[in-house]
Amino acid sequence: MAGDLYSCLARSFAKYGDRLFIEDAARNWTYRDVETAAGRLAARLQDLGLGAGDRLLVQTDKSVETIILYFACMRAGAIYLPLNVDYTESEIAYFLADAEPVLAVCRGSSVELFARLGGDRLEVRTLDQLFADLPDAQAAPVSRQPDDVAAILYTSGTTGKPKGAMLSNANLASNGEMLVDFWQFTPDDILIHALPIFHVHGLFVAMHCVALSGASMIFLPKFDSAAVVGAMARATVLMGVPTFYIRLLADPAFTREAAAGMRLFVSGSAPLSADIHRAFEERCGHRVLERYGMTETGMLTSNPYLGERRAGFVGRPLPGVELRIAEFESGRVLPQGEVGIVEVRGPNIFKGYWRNPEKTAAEFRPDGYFITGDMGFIDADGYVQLVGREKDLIISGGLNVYPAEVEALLDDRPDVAEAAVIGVPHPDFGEAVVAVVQPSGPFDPVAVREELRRDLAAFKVPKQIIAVEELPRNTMGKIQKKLLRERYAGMFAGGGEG
Ligand code: MCA
Ligand code: AMP
Repeated sequence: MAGDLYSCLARSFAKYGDRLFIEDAARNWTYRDVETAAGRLAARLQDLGLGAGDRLLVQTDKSVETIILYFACMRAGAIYLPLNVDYTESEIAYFLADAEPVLAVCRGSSVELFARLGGDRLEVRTLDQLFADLPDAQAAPVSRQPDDVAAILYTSGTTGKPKGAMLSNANLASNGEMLVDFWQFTPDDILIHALPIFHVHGLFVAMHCVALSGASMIFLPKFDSAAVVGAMARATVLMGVPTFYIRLLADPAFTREAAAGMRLFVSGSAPLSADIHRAFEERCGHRVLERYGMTETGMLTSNPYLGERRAGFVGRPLPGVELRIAEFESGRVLPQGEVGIVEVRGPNIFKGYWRNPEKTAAEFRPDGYFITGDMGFIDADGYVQLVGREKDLIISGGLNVYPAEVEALLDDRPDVAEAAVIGVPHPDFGEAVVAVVQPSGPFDPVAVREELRRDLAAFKVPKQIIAVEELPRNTMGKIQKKLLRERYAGMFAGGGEG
C-alpha cells in the first residue's frame, strides 16, 4: 500500500477520470472535475498559509465543495478537522483552543464568531470565499508518511471533555481499501449518500468506498426518506445508521419494487435491533449488513457480504483486525463465549488523542490493544455480539452523547441540586437523552431545556427533563442510573414525543 491517503485517492482520480463521481442537485462531477478543483483549491489553501501538518477546521453544511475541500486538504498534506454543524459557541471555542487550527472554513453566519474566538492567528473563510476565482495552477500533492496524521475527529469522553482522535494516512487508507474489497465495491456501484460528512461513517466509510473503487454517489443534503427511496431506482448501495432503516420501514413508498435494483444496505454506528433487521427483510427482501466501528478505529467487524448476515450480531473481525474479549479491570483475556470488554488491534487503530498522552495511555493495553469500552462476546462461529457499554455513553440516532457533559451543565445551575442524564429507548433515535433532575428550588424544565440549547448541540439536549424529589442512590451515595433507566424505559413507547 502506498504511503499516504492522497496517493491512493490520486490513483483513483487518474484511473476513473471521466467517470461520474458525485451527483448532487446542482450538477454532476467526474473524478477529473473533483481532482482539478481539489488541486486548485490546495493552491489557495497554501496561499492562506496552510502547510503540511497544520490543522484545517471545517464547520460547513454538507456540500460537494466540502468534499473537495477535504481532498484539497489531503493534497496539501494538512490535517482535516471536521465539526458537526450543530456545535455551539462554547463547543467551538474548546475545539479552536485545543486544536489550534491555522484556517477555519465555516458558514457565512459563523464568520464573526470564528474571527472573535480565533483571534489574530486564525484565518477564517467561507466556502464561497475559498472557491471564488481559484488560481489556475494546481498545487502539487505534498507527500506524507503513512504514520502522519491525516485527520483529527473529536469524540467526547466520560469526563465530558472531547478528545481529538488522530487518524493517520495509513489508518484511513488501509480501512478504506479493505472495505472496498470486503463489500465488493466496483465502478458500477452507485451509493446513496445521506449521512453527515463530519463523522467517520459519512466521510470515510461511505465516501472512501466510493472514491477508492471508482464508483459514484448520489449526494443528498441529509436523510430524507422520500429522497432516499426515490434515489434507489438508480442506486446500488445505501449506508446508514439504524434510524435510516427505522424511517424507511415507516415509509409506505419503501417496497420490494423500490429496492429491487439495490445490492447492499449497510447499517452501523448504533445497534440495529434484530426486530428491525427482520422487518426490513420481510419488507424488501434484503438482509441488512450490520458492521461495527468507532471514530478511533474505523471499521472493526462486519457481517459477511456473501455468508450469513446474522440479526443482532455485528459480524466477524474484518481482515487485518485482531479482536479479543477481556476482563475490564484486569485485562485478562476471556475464553470464547464469555462477556467482557472488546479490545482491538490493527492498521486501522488511531495514533492516539491529540496532545493528550495520558488519555491515550489509559485506553491502550501494554501489548497495543485498544480498549473500546463496548461489552460483548464472540460466539462459536466467530461472530461478535455487542451487549452493552462499559462507558457511560448514549447513542442517539447514531450520534454520541456523553451524560457527563450534559450533567456538568445542569449541575452548574443554581436551580439544580443534582442531575442524572440517561439514555431511554426511543422508537426513532434508538436511544433518547433524558435528564432526571433533583431541583434545589423552583424549577421550570421547559425553560431549562431552552437554556441548554445555547451551550449544547441540538442532538445532546435532553428530549425531556424530569424533576424528581430525590434521585435514587446506593449506600455509597452514588446515583443509581440503572434504576432510573428501568423506571423511564417506557416513556417514549407510544411515539417519539414522549
Ligand atoms: C437530529 N436531532 C437529533 C438527532 N438528529 N436528536 C437526537 N439524536 C439525533 N441523532 C434533533 C434535531 O436537532 C431536532 O431538534 C430534532 O432532533 C428532530 O430532528 P430530525 O429532523 O428528526 O433530525 P434529522 O435531521 O432527520 O436527523 C436525524 C438523523 C441524523 C437522520 C438520524 O441525526 C443523522 O443523520 N444521524 C447520523 C449520524 C452519524 O453519521 N453517525 C455516525 C457517527 P430540535 O427540534 O430540538 O431542533 S461515526 C460512528 O459512530 C462510528 C465510526 C461508526 O461505527 O459509524
Ligand atoms: P463513535 O464514537 O461515534 O465513533 O461511536 C462508536 C461507538 O458506536 C462504538 O464504540 C459502539 O458503542 C457504537 N457502535 C458502532 N457501530 C455499532 C453497531 N453496529 N452496533 C452497536 N454499537 C455500535
